[in-house]
Amino acid sequence: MSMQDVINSIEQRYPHQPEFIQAVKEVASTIQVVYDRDPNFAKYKVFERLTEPDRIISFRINWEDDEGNIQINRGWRVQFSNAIGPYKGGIRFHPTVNESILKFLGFEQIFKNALTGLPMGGAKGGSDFNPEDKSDNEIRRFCYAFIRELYHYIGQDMDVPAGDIGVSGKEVSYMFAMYKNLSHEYTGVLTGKGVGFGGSLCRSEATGYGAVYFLQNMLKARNDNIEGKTVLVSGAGNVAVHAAEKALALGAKVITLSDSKGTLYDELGFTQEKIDWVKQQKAARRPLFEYHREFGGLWIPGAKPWQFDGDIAIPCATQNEVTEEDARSMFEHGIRYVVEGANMPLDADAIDYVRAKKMHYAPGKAANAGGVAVSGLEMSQNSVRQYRTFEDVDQQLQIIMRNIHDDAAAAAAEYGFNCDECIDYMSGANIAGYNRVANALIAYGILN
Ligand code: NDP
Ligand code: 2IT
Repeated sequence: MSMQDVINSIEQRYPHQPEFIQAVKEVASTIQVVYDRDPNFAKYKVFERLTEPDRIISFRINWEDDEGNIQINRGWRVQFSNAIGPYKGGIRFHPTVNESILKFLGFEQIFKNALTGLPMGGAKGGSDFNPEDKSDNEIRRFCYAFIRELYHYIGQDMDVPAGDIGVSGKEVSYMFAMYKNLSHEYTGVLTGKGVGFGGSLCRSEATGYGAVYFLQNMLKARNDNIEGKTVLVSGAGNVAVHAAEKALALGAKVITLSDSKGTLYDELGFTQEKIDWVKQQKAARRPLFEYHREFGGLWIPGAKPWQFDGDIAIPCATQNEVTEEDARSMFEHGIRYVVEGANMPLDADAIDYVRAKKMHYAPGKAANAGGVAVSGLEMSQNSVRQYRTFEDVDQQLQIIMRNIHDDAAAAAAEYGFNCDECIDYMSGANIAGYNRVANALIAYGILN
């Protein structure tokens, strides 16, 4: 079966899963050469196996709102592959969550986790629960109810969830508490817990910081550096604020953040004080437009950040937020580096556009792997019952991001994907991640 046959068959089986098909096609487009080199990949049907999850657990969550009404949501855990370690990946609470989105995220997670060099398989979970309009008590009750259902399918050596959109340290801590309560055991079954009762220092910073460390390596490869560069960031959540914070600390000027309601533009650049204000505002679920009253700047309702001049774009909100038109606008406003803080923020046409223009493009599975990497470090700290310092974890994160950069660049070079002016990080990351998992599958024979 050729790679195209596999895609055709997935399109037939899952016509209503566009995000999943998009993610599979992106990987398939770059690993054909690897497949062709080793006949075992076809013989062992490695790609066919990797594109079908080991299992999907789907369940109903009943919970009680503040008025005493019974509410019902749907929940899933997509356990994609545990070929190289326990299933590992975040949990997303957002009204758009469905099987297609969780399958795309779980599929990406297989390769991302392999790239970290740590023993972690790929998974993703979540619910169509919308935390936005819920009280703190409702969120707590929902988190408890979610784990009451998922409890049987997770465990420190089986499947270790974490946060994602709509799930921060607060929600992870509630879920952890319910697991601990049901199991009568204290184990590192979830990562991103609060610091002081199992959570790793630097976990909440890790995804955003890691994306900027990856960017630093990209710039270094071209004898350049981040100092004095103008950066556009989208999103105002965990990944976005920490990417902005690290870019600022390293001497860049960050002029945008955004959320689902619009874009915040500050031509003077965000300071740490301003970023801290944004963090507090979002944590209290208050609107970003109030920024104007504190610091000036411009709030543009309904807009994305890609209409401003800059050097670097770091999209950190959600999948397919950057269309071809947005990518063109980036290019026309001077952007030459696009680093994906979010998962699959560029749609397929936007990816084609940035590659055609030879913009320096870092795919999410490489650039945002810092979060799950520090989750891996949290797992090992929980296992040996010791804590590492912030500086120690941050140092390790920098080493991991450098290794991911170098491994992706080396794989792209080995398979002839680079050109004079560019390193093809997309092909390199897919190949480096794929090889680690594929070799394990072949070693196992026909068992996963
Ligand atoms: P948060 O929930 O903390 O923040 C999400 C941000 O994105 C918010 O500003 C939110 O706006 C915005 N957003 C979400 N959905 C949409 C949408 N449909 N349209 C426009 N804006 C939207 O999530 P994270 O920062 O944790 O996650 C952001 C991205 O990074 C996701 O793609 C996630 O999968 C990825 N990621 C996260 C990691 C982590 O460790 N947390 C690790 C690796 C990747 P609003 O507040 O208005 O909803
Ligand atoms: O997309 C991701 O890598 C995450 N949401 C983090 C997963 C994790 O297990 O820390």
